[in-house]
Amino acid sequence: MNFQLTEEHLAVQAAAREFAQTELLPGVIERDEHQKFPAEQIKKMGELGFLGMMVDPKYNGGGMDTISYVLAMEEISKVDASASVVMSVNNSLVCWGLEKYGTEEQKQKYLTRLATGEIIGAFCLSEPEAGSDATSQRTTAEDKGDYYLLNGTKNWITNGSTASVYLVIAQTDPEKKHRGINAFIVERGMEGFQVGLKENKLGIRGSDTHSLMFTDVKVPKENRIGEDGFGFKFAMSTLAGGRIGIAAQALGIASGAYELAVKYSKERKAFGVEIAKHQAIQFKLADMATNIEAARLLCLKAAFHKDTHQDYGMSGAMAKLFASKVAMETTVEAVQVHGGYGFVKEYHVERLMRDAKITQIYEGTSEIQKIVISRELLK
Ligand code: COS
Repeated sequence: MNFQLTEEHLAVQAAAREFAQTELLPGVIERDEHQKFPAEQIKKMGELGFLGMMVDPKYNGGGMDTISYVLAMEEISKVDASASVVMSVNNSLVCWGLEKYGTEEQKQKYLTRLATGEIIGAFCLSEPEAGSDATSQRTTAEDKGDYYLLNGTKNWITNGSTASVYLVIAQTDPEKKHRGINAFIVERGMEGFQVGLKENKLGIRGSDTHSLMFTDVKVPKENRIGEDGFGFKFAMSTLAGGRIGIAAQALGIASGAYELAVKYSKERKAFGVEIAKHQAIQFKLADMATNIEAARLLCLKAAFHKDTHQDYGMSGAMAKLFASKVAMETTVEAVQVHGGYGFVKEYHVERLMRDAKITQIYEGTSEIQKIVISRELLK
């Protein structure tokens, strides 16, 4: 047992913190208010290597471990969860999925550009009637010999209008149920592929969430990921790692709100002293710090499991379940510590509170995480 981060981990953490404080903090309130995608900031994140952190350097990635990724995700999410969801999807769903299961041609063609952020990717599983019940895919991919004909609608897709590459899950053979599902690489601009309406969201408002429509899109056979029928396992396996990223995002939202609450409580005076001198505030800060530390340890443990090639399905689900709960609770308390100031935008905590909610919903709701955990326990 060794709780010590390496020099390299500390350097990545410091670089992410520096980037978040200098590049993401300015304008974050306005981007949230006007639902503005952080395009310039995402470009810089790509140049600094934050969009393909764990990808092998031979495909232009950073070659880092999952611990580094968790540390960077926490720092970026403290400030701008709209930017960190782009980072999470690109790193742990799109890049990881392609690197693990793609062909060499697919990696050369797509991964090499995704890893540098030259282009970004999207992961398309959710549908109007298939969220938690992910096997009920209505999007169809009919096998036409040397291509598949893709038809259907996807919902709530992160990077919906900014991605260039979309990993799309679709049903090829309904009789085979989940074993008839495939995953495809769909390029922006393929005929019949249309980006639908942008969602007007409670939180992560700077991120770009859209529905997508596919009408007779011809997807070349070489764009299928894995063997015929591998699509559902591709989605499940990819999401298992994605959940570590979202857990780290939730951790960052919580620790960002906590840091603001500590700072404010040392500045604001009430009844003649800084509010940090009142036990009511001290107890809140103690609870926040304890919960955040527990969430951080769960995130790092899941990352450690992944890095050491152990099963990380359950530890990732536990990390996401717990960290997202801590994010919700901590941000609500951080608003309370700020009192009336917490309720207005300038103090950041109301945004973090709104951003926290999605971490209990996407990449598997808290209820789904409990299914994943309990199945593992009762195996
Ligand atoms: N890695 C690889 N394969 C996996 C897997 C994983 N983590 N989890 C499940 N599978 C495989 C199973 O082994 C099974 O394969 P076989 O039938 O060949 O043995 C197959 O996938 C189906 O698994 P299962 O029977 O467990 O599927 P269920 O329909 O019962 O669904 C849940 C399981 C509910 C856990 C799954 O549908 C799920 O995670 N849903 C949430 C999806 C989600 O996160 N949606 C959000 C969209 S992305 S923002």
